[in-house]
Amino acid sequence: MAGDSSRPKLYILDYGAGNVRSLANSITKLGFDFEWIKDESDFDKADKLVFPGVGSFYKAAHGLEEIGMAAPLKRYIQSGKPYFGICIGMQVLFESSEETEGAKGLGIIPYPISKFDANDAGHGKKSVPHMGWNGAWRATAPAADEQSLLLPNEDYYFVHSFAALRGKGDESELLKYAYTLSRYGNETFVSSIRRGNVFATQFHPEKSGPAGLDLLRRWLEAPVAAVSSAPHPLPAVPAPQLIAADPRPARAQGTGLTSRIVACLDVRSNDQGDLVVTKGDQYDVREKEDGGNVRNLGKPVSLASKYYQAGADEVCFLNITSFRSSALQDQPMLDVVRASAETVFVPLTVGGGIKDTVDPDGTARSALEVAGAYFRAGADKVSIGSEAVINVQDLLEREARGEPALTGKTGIETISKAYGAQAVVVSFDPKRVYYDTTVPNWIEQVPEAHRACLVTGETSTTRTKPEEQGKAWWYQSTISGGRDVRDIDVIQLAKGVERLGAGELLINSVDRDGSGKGFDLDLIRLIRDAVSIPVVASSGAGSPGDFEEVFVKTGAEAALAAGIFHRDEVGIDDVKASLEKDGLPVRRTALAV
Ligand code: 1PR
Repeated sequence: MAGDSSRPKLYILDYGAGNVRSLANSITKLGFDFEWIKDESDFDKADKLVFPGVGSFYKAAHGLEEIGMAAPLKRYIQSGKPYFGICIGMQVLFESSEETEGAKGLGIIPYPISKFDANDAGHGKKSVPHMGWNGAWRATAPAADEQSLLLPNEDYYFVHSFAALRGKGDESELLKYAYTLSRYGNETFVSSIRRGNVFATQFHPEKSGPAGLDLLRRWLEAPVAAVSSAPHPLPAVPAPQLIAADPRPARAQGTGLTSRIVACLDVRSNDQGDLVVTKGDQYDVREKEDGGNVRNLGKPVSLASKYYQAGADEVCFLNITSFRSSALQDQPMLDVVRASAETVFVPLTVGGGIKDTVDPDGTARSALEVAGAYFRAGADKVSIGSEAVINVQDLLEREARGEPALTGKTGIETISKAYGAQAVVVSFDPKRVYYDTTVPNWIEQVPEAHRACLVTGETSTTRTKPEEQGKAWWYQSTISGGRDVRDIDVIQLAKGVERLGAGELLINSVDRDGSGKGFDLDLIRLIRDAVSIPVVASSGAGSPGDFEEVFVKTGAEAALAAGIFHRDEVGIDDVKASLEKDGLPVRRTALAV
């Protein structure tokens, strides 16, 4: 048990990138103690070591060199003591990565890390990063006496653009390490490795719900001898008999990823100063009666935990009044994220107020610092709304003047560079701009620049409201929670933020929000077709069938809802059951939550 001195001494190596809090929280939750590696001598004290790499290969390899940890880490691994690498902590074991030319890994596995090919999709369009829940099948038949670390038929959370892809070099050594394989589109990659004392996963067990916690527990509970080896080099072994494809026929369709369901919590203070989860109609969160109070639908931390237990694949917090004041000092959202990360073991996104800001004492804080505080609190992604619109407007203006488009100074760029594109979501709050198509020459009223996102009654696939009939519309960007419009459309915004380095787009709709009328399929499809990063459809979910519709008709990677979950009208399980009935893959777990 925790605090038992006879237990193996567990250490975690952190080089200062990204969310390592979640790993620490999951280990604590499982009842284990750990220490952080502080200097070289700690490697000798460690009986087991976990290296949760987050961010880029370069930052990990370079960061380890800079703090003088690369050589001691390699020596530790070669000593035969147990090593567990996560994500980049797996990739650094390899020779090199296409992510950064010339950057060298530890070279324990003589094979390169390569980028996914977005064009090699198989069925459907494939976004890069590979983000979401995917299966992992055993690469070889397990030996009869094997202490298995991983359960079959479970899904795990992946977020990465680079991987040990099959067919990129001499596989003879790689396949001796391959513990599981996974498929993304037509590409197969090694999703975990296990040989001697080395175990590593490309996915994040600390974010993979009960299945991930179970895997961590198995490795942590394993006697040291069972996960150790003699010092390297490891004895030669014959080439393995590979199970080259997922043996589960149900998983042969699609890209490999499950359809992701996100529970969203819009958070703000009510008039009594308490932080509450709220939800409105078209962004108006006040009651129509009852003195116009802010609707109170529950407490943020307990609702997040409830949705995790109900099977949400991801939880998102949006600080919806952040445009008024969003200082970093005494920021209550940081406490919300910190407390939620102790009980929620799926990815957590936090949005609202991720921008350059000034604290009450006059201290200036960059967007990068603000984001860093949320990552340290336990967030996996930050979501940027208003600032992204302003940044893309500036980008287009600079480009029109013939100046370099990118400055390297925006929040999206700085956060993406430091923590990886996968950590930066951009949240869209578009509004439709309508035209009456019965008016002669109506098209002339539509600005040329925005015609690429024009939808008419003939091209629309969204179920229309009566007042939308006989109309055409394009989608204009707004800031400050829909209060202020900007002359930039959603396609311009989507392409602009992708260039700046965003890794995912969250598409709300002021028109559909809280309506229960279904997602705006035209809006989601337009954006999905314009970019190659994952898209989360949001706003308007009213029934389980709406989710199936948005996944099938737009190719969105994830769908988010708020109102129907908060009001207990539809459960996450109802949504997943309905998707499964329609043949779409969803994450299910056989384990207790
Ligand atoms: O601009 O970077 O500070 O971020 C502010 C964030 O707060 C943005 O992501 C913006 O969408 C959000 N926001 C601002 N005002 C509101 C409001 O409601 N008054 N929330 C607001 C927008 C959209 C979703 C909602 C879905 C699903 N709400 O959060 O949960 O539309 O709802 P539904 O399933 O009930 O239809 P910045």
